[in-house]
Amino acid sequence: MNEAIRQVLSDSLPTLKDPRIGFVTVTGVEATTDFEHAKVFVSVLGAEDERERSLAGLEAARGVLQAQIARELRLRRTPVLTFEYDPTVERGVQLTKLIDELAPEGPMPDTADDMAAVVAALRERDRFLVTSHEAPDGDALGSLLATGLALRKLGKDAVMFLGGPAPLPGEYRFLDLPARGLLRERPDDASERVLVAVDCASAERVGAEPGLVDASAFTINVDHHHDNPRFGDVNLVVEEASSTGEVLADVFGELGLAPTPDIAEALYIALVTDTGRFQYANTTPKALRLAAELVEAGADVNRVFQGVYENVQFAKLKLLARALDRAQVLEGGEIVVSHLLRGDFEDVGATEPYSEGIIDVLRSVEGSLVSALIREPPRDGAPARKISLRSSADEVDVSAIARKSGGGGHREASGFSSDLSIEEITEFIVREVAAQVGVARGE
Ligand SMILES: [Mn+2]
Repeated sequence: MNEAIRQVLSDSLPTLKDPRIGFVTVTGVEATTDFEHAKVFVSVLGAEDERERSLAGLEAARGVLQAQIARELRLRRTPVLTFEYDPTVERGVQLTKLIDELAPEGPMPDTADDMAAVVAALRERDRFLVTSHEAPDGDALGSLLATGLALRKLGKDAVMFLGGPAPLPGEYRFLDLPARGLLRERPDDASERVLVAVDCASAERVGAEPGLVDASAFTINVDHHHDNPRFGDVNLVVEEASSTGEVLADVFGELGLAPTPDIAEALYIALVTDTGRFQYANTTPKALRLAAELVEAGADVNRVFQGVYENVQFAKLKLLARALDRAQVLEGGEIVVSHLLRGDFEDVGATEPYSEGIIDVLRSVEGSLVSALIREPPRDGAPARKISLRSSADEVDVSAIARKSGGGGHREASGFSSDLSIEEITEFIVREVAAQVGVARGE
């Protein structure tokens, strides 16, 4: 009988509408022999306040749950439920977190527990809000779409969302994301849904919507940025993965989900863009094998190539021309810097995302270790200047430079915002690169 009650409760919990109830698992039930009372042991993932809120929500739902048990088990008298917190499951998660904190620079953390926690959350929950980061790239949009499609295939209610004022980058227009349900306005029931953040290096960037993580009762964080602070209630951050798409392919595998052609294409876009068309240093054998599997599953390589790389708006070409014209080499050619002024965007008829990819042309210059593009976003309310950084050398970690100015990213690709002048930003970058190169060369 205990197990039967546990089953009914497990099935009923996800239907409760109380937003206080977070990620609760019923770990056991102990009814008294006369069935007057039953203790329900629950584990709650998350911080202590989330646990308390969940328990309060369960207390409030006691009557509903008792009625459900009476109905489903055809009982004449229903035991009175009391809820008790069972710390064992949470302890497992806490321990993983603790180990991560104790040894942040240590050997590669084993992500098996994280994978299990993420898979369990995706499997057990029913309503999701899937999102990625502001100024989305191919990995962000491909991962977002793949996750939305995968959850729907599992029969879940999954809403895709990306806020912010900036239009979606033109390279991904062929994906027709709005027609496939991508919302640009936060839905009213957002806080009742489990938030799934993919490819988001920090909580602030999630969904291009300030406060989205704080407003969510439960957050699943899947990413591959090495400095991801694990802002979710469950986190799967695989630093050695080429892309978030690659991490998701493993998650879907654990869920027993074979990719449809649509899902395969979305994952392939994530993979091909984040590896620089399979040419950056993150192009591992695993990434290449996954690409082959995705093509087998129906990803159309040529359609993606034409959509992403052969659909350049003419205004984008003209914007690139401005950046190339202003490019300068510093420090004997080790640093290549250029900038785009607010007026440039207007002059050539370009919107903000048109500047994506220019940095990759700058980084291709012979002898350069670091490239930087300083641009003035052509919209109100934006920071005065946004800076993209790329490193082509092991001895320079551009994410460290970005972090000093409140930004972040990867060792080889990062960014930050600044209100300093173009000259001051250039000086800062030159100084920081010189310091890192000096240390690396033992100067
Ligand atoms: Mn990525």
